[in-house]
Amino acid sequence: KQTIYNQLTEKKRAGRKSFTVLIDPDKVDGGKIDNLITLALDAKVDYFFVGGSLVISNYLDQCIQHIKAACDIPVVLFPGAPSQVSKYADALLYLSLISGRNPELLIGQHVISAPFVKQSGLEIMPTGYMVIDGGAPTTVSYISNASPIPSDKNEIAMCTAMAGEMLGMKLIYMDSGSGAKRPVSEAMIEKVSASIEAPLIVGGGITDPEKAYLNCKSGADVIVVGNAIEKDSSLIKEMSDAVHSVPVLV
Ligand code: 1GP
Repeated sequence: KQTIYNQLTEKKRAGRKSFTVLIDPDKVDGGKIDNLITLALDAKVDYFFVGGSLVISNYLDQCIQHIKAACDIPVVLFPGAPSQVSKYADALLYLSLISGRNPELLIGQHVISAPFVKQSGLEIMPTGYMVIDGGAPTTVSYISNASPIPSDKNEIAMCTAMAGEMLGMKLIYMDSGSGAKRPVSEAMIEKVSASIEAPLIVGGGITDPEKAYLNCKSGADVIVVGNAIEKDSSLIKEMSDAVHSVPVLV
């Protein structure tokens, strides 16, 4: 079976972009999730990410099982904490917060959870997670107890991503935080993507298809949208179409 990571690197080589819907398990109940799945299938969404900085309900396993039973869109965990690891998903973004200097989120929590993460049988994708300042405090910037990278410091972002990749991280995720006022700039995406080989995931505060498209043109390989779709689910198709319309490399 092809791993999700292999699929991502093959797509990157071919210049094919992916669209991901972020599902917050707190915000979807039975009916809502079915509707989301129907729209996602129609829009040819590539992945679901499930998780968040704060997951309050106890609905994570059930939410993932529900998605897996209803469709074959891969489910990738995007955990805010080790408690958000579910064996029902397909893969795990094994996040290390390389933009911050909080040792707990760089390595501490990983040490504590290593045995059960390994036992989960999930595909583990080591991910250099970079929080970029989103214009106002976001949940991730508060909870992580670490400063985000200032939004105009493209060189800091570039060097952080390069260091993460040389440390062995297989994916880089630039996130301005859920609901960010200011999404990651195209200039920063360009700078970072030109300096790494790893597939680049970009999310946080993306609210329109044009921005999703421009991010991909600037070098993002995977676009993640949560909030905007929670507010208006018809955006799924527009966003997905925009991402998939980026011309492939020849
Ligand atoms: C946040 O990248 C994700 O971690 C998505 O952010 O909810 O603002 O789309 P939004």
